[in-house]
Amino acid sequence: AAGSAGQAPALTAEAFREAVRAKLKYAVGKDPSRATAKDWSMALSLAVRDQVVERWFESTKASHAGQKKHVYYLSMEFLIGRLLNDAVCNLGIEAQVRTACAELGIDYQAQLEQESDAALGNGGLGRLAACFMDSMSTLGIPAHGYGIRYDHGLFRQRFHDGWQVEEPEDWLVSSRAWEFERAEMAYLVKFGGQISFDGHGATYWRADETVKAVAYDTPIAGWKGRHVNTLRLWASRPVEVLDLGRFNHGDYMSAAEKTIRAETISRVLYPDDTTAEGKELRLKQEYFFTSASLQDILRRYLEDNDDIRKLPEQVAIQMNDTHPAIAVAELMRILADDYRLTFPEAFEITRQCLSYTNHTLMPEALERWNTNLFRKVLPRHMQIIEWIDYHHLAEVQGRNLPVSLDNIRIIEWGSEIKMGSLAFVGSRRVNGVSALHTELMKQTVFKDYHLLYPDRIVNETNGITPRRWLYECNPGLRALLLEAIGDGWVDNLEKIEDAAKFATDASFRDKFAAAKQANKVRLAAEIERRIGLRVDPTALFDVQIKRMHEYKRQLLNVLETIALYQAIRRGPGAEWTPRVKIFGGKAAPGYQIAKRIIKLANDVARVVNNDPIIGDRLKVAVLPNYNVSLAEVIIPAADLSEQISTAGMEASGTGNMKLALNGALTIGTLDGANVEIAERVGPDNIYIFGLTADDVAGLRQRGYNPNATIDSDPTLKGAIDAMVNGTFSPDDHGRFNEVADRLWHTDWFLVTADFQSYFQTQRTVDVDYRDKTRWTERSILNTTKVGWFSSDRTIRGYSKDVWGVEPNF
Ligand code: 26M
Repeated sequence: AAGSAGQAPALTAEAFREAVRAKLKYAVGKDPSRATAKDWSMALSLAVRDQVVERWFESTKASHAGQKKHVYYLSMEFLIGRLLNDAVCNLGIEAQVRTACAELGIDYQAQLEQESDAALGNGGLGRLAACFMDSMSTLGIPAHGYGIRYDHGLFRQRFHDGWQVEEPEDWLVSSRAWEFERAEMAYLVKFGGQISFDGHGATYWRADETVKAVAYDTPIAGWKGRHVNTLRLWASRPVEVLDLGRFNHGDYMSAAEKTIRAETISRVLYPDDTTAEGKELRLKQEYFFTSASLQDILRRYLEDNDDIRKLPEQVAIQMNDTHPAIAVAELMRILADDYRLTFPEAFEITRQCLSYTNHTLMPEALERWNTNLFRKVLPRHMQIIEWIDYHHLAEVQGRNLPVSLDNIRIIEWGSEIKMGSLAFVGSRRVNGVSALHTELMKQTVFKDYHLLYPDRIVNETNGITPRRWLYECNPGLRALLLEAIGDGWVDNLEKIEDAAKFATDASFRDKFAAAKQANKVRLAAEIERRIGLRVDPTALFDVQIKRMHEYKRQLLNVLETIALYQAIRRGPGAEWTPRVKIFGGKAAPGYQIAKRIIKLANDVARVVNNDPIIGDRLKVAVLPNYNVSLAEVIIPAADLSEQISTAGMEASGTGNMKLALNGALTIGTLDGANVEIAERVGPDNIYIFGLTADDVAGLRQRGYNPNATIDSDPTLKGAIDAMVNGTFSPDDHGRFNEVADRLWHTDWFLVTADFQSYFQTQRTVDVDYRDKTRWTERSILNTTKVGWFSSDRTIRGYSKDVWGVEPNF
């Protein structure tokens, strides 16, 4: 292995304990007798950070000396979560750290909970970027992540009377141990203004606003600390701190105006996943971080290279969705206007460097920018995109292929820029995130492009890091696996299959079940602490955790909950399998229907949980403020994983992988990566129900009428009726009329069409769960058969098919 793989010098618990003491005194400035929990946690983090920094410098030196192609991952979102335990586990110093904490009289677990959860992302897309950072470090691939250092991450969710209320998130209130401000690492980013040409080939962009992008670096350590990469997030700052002229005239407010304007760009994460609203500030955010990142990439390249034309040999840039797709025009602008290359030359280099990952096919989620707005904010880029559109059409017209030119235009009707098209045309590779999704890309949104460039679209099925999503969050299962098969699985997850043979070993099964049970007790305590609900930890824990979205069909799950509730009430003496339904997820603040479904879940929970006839047969826990840290408690405790999206609509899903890896059985549709999970765990170890993606397309084409379906299924009809007759909303009978009306009239997401199949499958789950031995056996087979879904495997795929780099480990 490369030089950065040097074994870590052994750190003793004593040395570490003294390091923490020193940090508390000299860095935090506190005496042990006066230190708060926060102070201790900061001291602890700083001491751990020193260990990371040692490896960080080695990695940076090694990648400079290695002169290998470097990967740049551009993402508007990085949903990192907490970092302390992640660093400790990756460095392999947990034992020493725990001993040191014990000797200092502080509780390690409590220290971990002091850290704020970095929620600089909405959901799957942002968490994927975080898993990729972990895997690129683990594989020793020299890489940078680039994003925005939002002052405020995703809003905090509270329930008021069962309704979602958003509160600002404030992860930076207490200073963070993990980031280094690089005040000297700053670039200017321009907006607006005029373009002029001097007649000798030079182009001038006289902007009317300029801001400074300042770098904040967080080291990301891979497994065993073998390699450490950097996550570089940009904060937006004014070029001049203060308008002294205005200030001296007593105009204090307007003196600060430019500062506020500039800082607004990195103020807050847009809380919408999937709906792309064409807002000016969003466009400025996208350009802001893309421009700063490209400037930084070129600066680093030119430190060791002098021929800008050879950029693609050293640089692979990945665009996480279209949010950084302006990179196509920005890289061309820099190459043409600053380095004086011609547009055709600049275009060729650009499309050798860039690649694009698509995460959704939903039309309302595909980014489009109004050309007037775009021209106002980025006048030079508008010209370049017009050139690309024209040049590309001309290129295609010569080829005589059965594509409609209207379908491949980047600028539609002269009024909207389609960012997916720009990203496609400007990329070397374009990838989908599961086999099904990639296939649908080829058949639908990018059909014509796929005809033109049949080798460009590739599949890279998503993955998750086994470090955070098993090793760190599930210590009980980790210990069992270490004992049974050693630790090879941690960075080679397919080795976890070595434990599959123990599925029929009674003693292993007992230990596996005991670990799950302990996790459920821990979650039960957390549920009681958070919402005051007591649940039976031996009940079946049925989990749906993800953003609230109509296509993810939390409503289907709630309807099944209602139907089950009614069935239990009708025959409480029958043999019921006690079940706890656990929901977690945020709705975008403007997504009214999604918020109403949260209210419905809370209303149903209140009625069910307080009905004495029901008792422990059914409980409903709707947990507020679902985030990475809460996921780390819920996932290890799950028995059943709900992956019930309308087939064809969930690009991949990654929660499905986390839950299966932690031994939950999936109930799901043949959608996204569920298809590939089913292939690996086998049909006996997963519950597949409902329409396929082809069925859905066919049904929608023919025109689905939910009326007949509802009328012919008394269970479904009973559940919908209860929703509108005030059973759950005695204070406002009409509250869910609109939700019910949609089911009766259009039901675009085919909730009613899949209900019967779903309800029946759930009853099979009930029966199966009673056979604890058999269930545990199948749970073990889930854990041990999903090793392929490691993000290490995904990153190897990108390395080979997309970036052309060779992992070091
Ligand atoms: C766009 C414009 C303006 C504001 C916000 C957005 C936006 C932000 C996030 C749009 C979409 C966003 O995320 C989509 C997303 O998370 N997609 C998910 O990506 C996962 C990783 O590939 C997949 O597993 C999920 O199936 C997919 O829904």
